[in-house]
Amino acid sequence: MTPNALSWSELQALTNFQIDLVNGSTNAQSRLRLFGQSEANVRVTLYRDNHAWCPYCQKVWLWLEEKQVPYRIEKVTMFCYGQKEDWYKRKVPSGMLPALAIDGRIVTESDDILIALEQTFGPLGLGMKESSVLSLRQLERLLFRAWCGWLCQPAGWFGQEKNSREQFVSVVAKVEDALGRTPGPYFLAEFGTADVIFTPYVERMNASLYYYKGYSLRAENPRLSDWFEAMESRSTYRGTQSDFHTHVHDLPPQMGGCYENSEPQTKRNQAQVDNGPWQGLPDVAYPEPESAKAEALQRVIKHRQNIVRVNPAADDLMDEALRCALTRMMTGKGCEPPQGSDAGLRYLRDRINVPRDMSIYAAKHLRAALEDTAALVGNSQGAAIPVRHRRDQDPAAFAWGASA
Ligand SMILES: N[C@@H](CCC(=O)N[C@@H](CS)C(=O)NCC(=O)O)C(=O)O
Repeated sequence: MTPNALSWSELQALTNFQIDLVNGSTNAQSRLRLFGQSEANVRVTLYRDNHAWCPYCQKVWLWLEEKQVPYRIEKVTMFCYGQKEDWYKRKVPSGMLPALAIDGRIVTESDDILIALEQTFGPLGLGMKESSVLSLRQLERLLFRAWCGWLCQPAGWFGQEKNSREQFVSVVAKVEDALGRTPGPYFLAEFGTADVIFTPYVERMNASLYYYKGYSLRAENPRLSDWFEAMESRSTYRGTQSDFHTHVHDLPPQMGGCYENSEPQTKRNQAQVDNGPWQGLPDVAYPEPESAKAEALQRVIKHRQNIVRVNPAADDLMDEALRCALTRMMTGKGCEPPQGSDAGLRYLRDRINVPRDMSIYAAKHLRAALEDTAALVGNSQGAAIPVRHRRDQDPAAFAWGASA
């Protein structure tokens, strides 16, 4: 016999997950970061995208967290998932992200932002204009272009796919060489700006090539693998880190399309990223924190009204089905949800965003609980995730009740 779904108050009693958004570890929900300093010391505001999808924003975010510069965070909607806020367009007419206000002066372009921050607060390790950093910055752009060439172009002529792959792999070999020039895991002798600059796109390459091309950047390149591991030893990076599921579905509208190849490995990887099991994917390697399930539960409880309201399934049905999934996650026992709730549970499974909603292991547990609970009543899928836009993720739909 399957147990009944716990009530919301019974579920609440199972989690005391709490974090200090102002002075604690890096977290996507923070709106103010003080690192133990007084609010009077805040000279910087970072304007970044609502869902933490923008790679250039992640670069500046990680830099600020590493340097522990006190700052505020203002979140802005990207064109691919909603309407750009008028107040932001008045500040930055192009609407581009990120932007930074430093002592009231607006700076755009992520590299210029890092240079402005260095001028005010000093460099992070070796600075942007050091020759060793300059050549690594060029290598990062070379890698970026080779990645776009492989991922974002349909294979037009016979052999093009193979050619683009070889081109990418040859640039990755240069990155491996660069990482091998110092004894430690980072690009230079000490962690610094160069590592921050590589982070956003290498993370996105790892996810997208696994899913669309059947290629695991992390598994096939030992030095990049050590670099990822070293990055994951830093709480700053962990706080900004996304998972495969989030990236592979946020990239197509941002990149103008991602094209899959026909390798059997690609199909296997896609099945795992979309349907699980999510544990064991090479999107994370650090040990799971004990608080992962409690975190997932706390985050769902906080936003439960909006989660139920935006779900295409009827509210009553979804409320009970969601409590079933959470009951399963916390007790380990299957809880049969109402008939007809499978598509709604999977709709939510596909729309958990890391790190916007929760950290990577918390999301893996929640996705698994939603999938396993849905599977008890059927195999209906939620509405397909759109690829040309992500207006299913319009933050305006969540601007109701509890804020993110
Ligand atoms: N070169 C710029 C690129 C910034 C950029 O492309 N930003 C994208 C997001 S990743 C953007 O704001 N696009 C407008 C939008 O999506 O709303 C930089 O380094 O800051």
